[in-house]
Amino acid sequence: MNQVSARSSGRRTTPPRLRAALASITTGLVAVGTTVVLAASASAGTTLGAAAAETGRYFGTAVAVNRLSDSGYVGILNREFTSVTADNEMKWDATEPSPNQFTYTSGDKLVSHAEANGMRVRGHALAWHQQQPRWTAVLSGTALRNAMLNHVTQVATHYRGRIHAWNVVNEAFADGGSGGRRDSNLQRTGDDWIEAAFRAARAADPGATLCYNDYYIEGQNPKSNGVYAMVRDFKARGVPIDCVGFQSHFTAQSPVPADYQANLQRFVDLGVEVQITELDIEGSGSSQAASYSRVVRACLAISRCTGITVSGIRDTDSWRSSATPLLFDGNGTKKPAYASTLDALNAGGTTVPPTTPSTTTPPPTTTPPPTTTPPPTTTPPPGDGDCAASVSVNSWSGGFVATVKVTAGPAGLDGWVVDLTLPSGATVTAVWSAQNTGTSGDVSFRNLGYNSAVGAGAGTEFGFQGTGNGPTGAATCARP
Ligand code: G2I
Repeated sequence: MNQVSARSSGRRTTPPRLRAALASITTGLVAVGTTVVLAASASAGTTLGAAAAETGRYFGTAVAVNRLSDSGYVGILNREFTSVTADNEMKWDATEPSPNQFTYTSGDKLVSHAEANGMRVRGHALAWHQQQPRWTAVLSGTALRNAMLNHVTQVATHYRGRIHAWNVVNEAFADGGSGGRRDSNLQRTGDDWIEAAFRAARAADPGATLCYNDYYIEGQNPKSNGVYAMVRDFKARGVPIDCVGFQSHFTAQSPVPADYQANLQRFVDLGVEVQITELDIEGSGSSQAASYSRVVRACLAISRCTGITVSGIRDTDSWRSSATPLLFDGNGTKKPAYASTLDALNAGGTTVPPTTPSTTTPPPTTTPPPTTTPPPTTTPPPGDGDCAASVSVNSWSGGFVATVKVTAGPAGLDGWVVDLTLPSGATVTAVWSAQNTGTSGDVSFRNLGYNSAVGAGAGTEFGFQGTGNGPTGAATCARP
């Protein structure tokens, strides 16, 4: 597994707009140790994004891609925000509606819009018990685990180099007092599903900040204690987690907890950064404004609280619009909560360190584009035997993902085995849609139950990921 362990908000190239904002305020800031205070009001940011950039932070919003045709919406988005999160467009049901058939049209639109406007993108979410496609409902055990790992790998590979932070796993802990995992189809594949997802995400996009994201973990309570124990364990065992996302959906019954900042800090002390990922606060007027201000001040007090994302732009865009929980009203007019948020950002705080010192391999400064090798010409033609296998490899420094297409010969197949040889030093770390024997040197991959039968001339695909260099030689296919 790729052991690049240091991640921070500075890993991706700083967007031009953010860079400009950072440069323009430098003269107005006085650094005192790690704390930066505003020396002159002349440098105060006039938008949320510019004000957050003064301390090296992003200020983002969830975006529903179908609203990008609303000029009022887009006007506020482009003026105020430096990061976007896909509301629903990057979830499993949206990106893989049929097994191994990926649809990126909506997610790509959001990423293109962000890139054209100098914004970062937070990816949401690779693995979650909700908003799964229908086809996962009939899967369990190894088949579901492999489907999930394939999903994580394919989506993170598609967006490789373009996502600042991924919510790799969302909402995996139970509500209530147990402090344990939530029951779900994914949880029933085994307790290690979360770490498997993080490893797959790291292998697929080594430059992204990898987050665990959840709600009702904003204060210290049994649920946040459970997440805390998981993060501590992951850090101790080298599972690649970089960040915890605190959704921060607050209501009258569940207000901003008194120990919000202290709770964020205890996670930072485990060696992860923290992000506020879906902020919205029920209410109106000065009490709502005061709550927003408290959240912003808590984040700015912590140097590794790297950014804040609100859960939409106008109250009418909210998933719970009756709570009027956002910073703009339905007409796009700034609410008192907008002013208090902007003021809190402009009041300054700790600066986000540009990069975190690496404890192992230094992360690459630029992410090399994935290279796809053409299918090897040495693949035996299917007509000559029972079947043929062709391999395509996406590789990067230190790892690879291989996709193998099995094509049946004229008699069709009722089971298949693909053999290939990995170069010295390479190790298979995850396999989907097949069962492997061996993880290095000569490795065999055998069909699972659901993909054993392949009609004459038809094909099926499986994949695997690994560390080191991917396979370069021929793969052979035969009946078992
Ligand atoms: O549930 C609220 C949020 C909790 N944290 C994770 C977030 O991903 C989640 O967001 C919301 C979206 O904002 C809603 O837009 O997740 C909901 C589903 O859990 C989203 O709602 C769904 C509706 O349930 C579907 O009926 C609808 O087709 O949005 C879909 C697309 O508009």
